[in-house]
Amino acid sequence: MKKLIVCAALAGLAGIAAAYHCPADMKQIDAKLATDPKLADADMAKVKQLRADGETAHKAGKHDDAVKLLGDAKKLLGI
Ligand SMILES: [Cu+2]
Repeated sequence: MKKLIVCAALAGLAGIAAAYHCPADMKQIDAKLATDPKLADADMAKVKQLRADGETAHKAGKHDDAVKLLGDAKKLLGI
């Protein structure tokens, strides 16, 4: 029983951590974009799309999706 409560608490914490993860990721992406990174047009368009989709998912409370989308954008940017 105790284990179950600990698991639930950890899951809750992970959810909260993810909720703060997205804005941090978006900040990193925006900071990198502000440096005018050398990317192919197609990749740049992809990054901007992923960044926008990530923010939408974050606002919808889908932080897992947002972290994944923003993570893909960061990968393209080489962060
Ligand atoms: Cu989020």
